[in-house]
Amino acid sequence: MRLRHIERNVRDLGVISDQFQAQMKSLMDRPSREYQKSVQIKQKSVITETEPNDSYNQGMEISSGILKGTLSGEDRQDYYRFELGPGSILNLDFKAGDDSQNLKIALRNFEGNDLWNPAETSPGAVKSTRILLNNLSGGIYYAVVYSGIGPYKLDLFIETQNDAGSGTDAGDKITKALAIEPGSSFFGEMGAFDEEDWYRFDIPPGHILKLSFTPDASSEAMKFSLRSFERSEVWYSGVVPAGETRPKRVMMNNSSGGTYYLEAYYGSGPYGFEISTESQNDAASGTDAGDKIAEALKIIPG
Ligand SMILES: [Ca+2]
Ligand SMILES: [Ca+2]
Ligand SMILES: [Ca+2]
Ligand SMILES: [Ca+2]
Repeated sequence: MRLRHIERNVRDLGVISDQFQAQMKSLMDRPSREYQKSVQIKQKSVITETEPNDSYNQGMEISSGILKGTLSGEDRQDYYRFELGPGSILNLDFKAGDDSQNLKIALRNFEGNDLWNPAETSPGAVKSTRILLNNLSGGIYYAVVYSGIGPYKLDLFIETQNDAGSGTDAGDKITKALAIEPGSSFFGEMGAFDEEDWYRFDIPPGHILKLSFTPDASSEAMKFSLRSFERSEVWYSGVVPAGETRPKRVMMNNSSGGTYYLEAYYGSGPYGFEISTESQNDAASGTDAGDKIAEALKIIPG
């Protein structure tokens, strides 16, 4: 809505270039751009590796920015160490120099297990990954360039998830659900080590709950589930393909208000959803006519 408003204002000024219009359109079409915008705005620092960095213990401390390094006949391995907070997103581009040979990179956790280990990077080529952590995981991680010869560039960008504007990840289980206020649109993202996003919100009795879910066009198909305060499933979306919207209206009766839960799961990538409530208006009462005779709505005949 805000974007539409901005677009109208700008049009009134008559100063939109075609390129800007295209950007606005892609922003409106692709909610996930909210996540990526900060990547483009941030000024990137460029640093050069410090040797020796030939083991986990010697791992050079790095943070978001561009790092230049080289492997040679005498320098067979480069270790880099960085910290990720809970709910972080790690974006990494590894670019092999034009005259490099057979360079290989891996991302490893503190225990030395591979999180990412792509095939050899050909000269001048880039290998990229984006890894999400949920709000309970974080810690020390390593990027290791461990095979090949020649110069390379490591572009590391660490950001945090921002599910429903919370600045972090919506919890991966019902007891860690993120509280939200119905009445607006929300964006979230899941994937990799972030497998589920749970939200909770309150609905007054006798209201109509309106929901809609849209996995981003760039995402993998997802599933959504609505659960009642008793945690039983009220509605399940089925598999929602990328870019499609699945709307749903749920009629609450006079006694079925309370805390409800939404779960996004199954796929990966960004998604959008809307939640709003409106009061029922049975016989213009502004609410629901009771489901039991004791709660029957009093109407005046005639
Ligand atoms: Ca080196
Ligand atoms: Ca080294
Ligand atoms: Ca998430
Ligand atoms: Ca999550």
